[in-house]
Amino acid sequence: MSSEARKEIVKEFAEGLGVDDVGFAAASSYDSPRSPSLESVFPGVRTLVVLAYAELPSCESDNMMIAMNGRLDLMEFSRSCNYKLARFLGREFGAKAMTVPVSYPLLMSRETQGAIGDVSARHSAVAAGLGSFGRNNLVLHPRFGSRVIFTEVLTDLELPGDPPLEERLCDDCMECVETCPSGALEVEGRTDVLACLKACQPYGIGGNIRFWSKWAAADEAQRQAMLADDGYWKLYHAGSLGFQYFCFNCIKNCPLGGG
Ligand code: B12
Repeated sequence: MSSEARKEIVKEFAEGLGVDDVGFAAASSYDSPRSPSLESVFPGVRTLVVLAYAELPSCESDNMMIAMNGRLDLMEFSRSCNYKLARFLGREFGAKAMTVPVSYPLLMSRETQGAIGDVSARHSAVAAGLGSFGRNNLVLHPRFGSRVIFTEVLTDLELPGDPPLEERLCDDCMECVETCPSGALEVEGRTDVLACLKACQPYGIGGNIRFWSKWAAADEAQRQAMLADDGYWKLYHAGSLGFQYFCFNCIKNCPLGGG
């Protein structure tokens, strides 16, 4: 069977799972200088199969429980798609396949500050022709604009890549820059990660460190008060459920894809 025919079978299978778009990239066309090399993740990897999922309109809600729940739905669905596709590649073609998540797990270390994925989904999506970078440093998809999330399956099966999208979809309207609550998008092409994290993940690692540092210095009565405080309840919720994001502004305010 030709590699083109194999690719069609894989594409059809992935679309049948309910993903919104599928792109293919040769491992050699993946170029993300700050990320670990693909070989260090999967020696012998040849192809990236990148899956695109439209974000639910839940991201527009000012109620962060509802907004984050939309993302959690997508994250759960994408896990199942990733797993099914990886198993399909094994069963159908005897190929080895490994899955890359939406966000977590990823290496948590002081050096990377929990800000470098093991494989960069945006760079993979660009290599697979699924979109182009916008002023918000998100990859914009021709149909879904900024409202799109990616996962991927890495495989040693050789499948032909898709051509990169030539068009730059972003028209620099600056809506994302102006409505970012932490000013994290002021410098073109570089998100101020710490500023973004503070607004977007107030109960992430930074919030945790602040809480436990205060705890270490507190007396018994202060500790009781800290445990009764909403801040602790939110930390608990974020840690146990993965309720991480409290900001979707650069997605929902982008006019491309519905904003
Ligand atoms: C860690 C992480 C974060 C960190 C750090 C972000 C960062 N600067 O990389 C924090 C917590 C801040 C974060 C925030 C957000 N994230 Co995030 N995040 C990730 C994660 C897990 C790893 C990213 C990574 O490896 N970065 C390190 C390297 C690769 O980045 P870099 O080399 O510095 O590249 C940056 C710039 O150089 C620039 N860039 C690189 N090349 C080019 C080329 C051009 C032409 C331009 C203009 C820019 C550009 O883009 C990057 C942006 O900072 C990915 C999932 C994944 N595995 O990829 C999701 C991911 C990037 N996040 C995503 C999203 C949606 C968000 C948020 C909107 C939060 C939310 N509510 O969901 C914000 C958006 C912030 C923003 N506008 O930049 C999506 C983006 C989807 C898309 N359509 O592009 C991803 C891909 C998750 C997914 N699987 O879909 N994220």
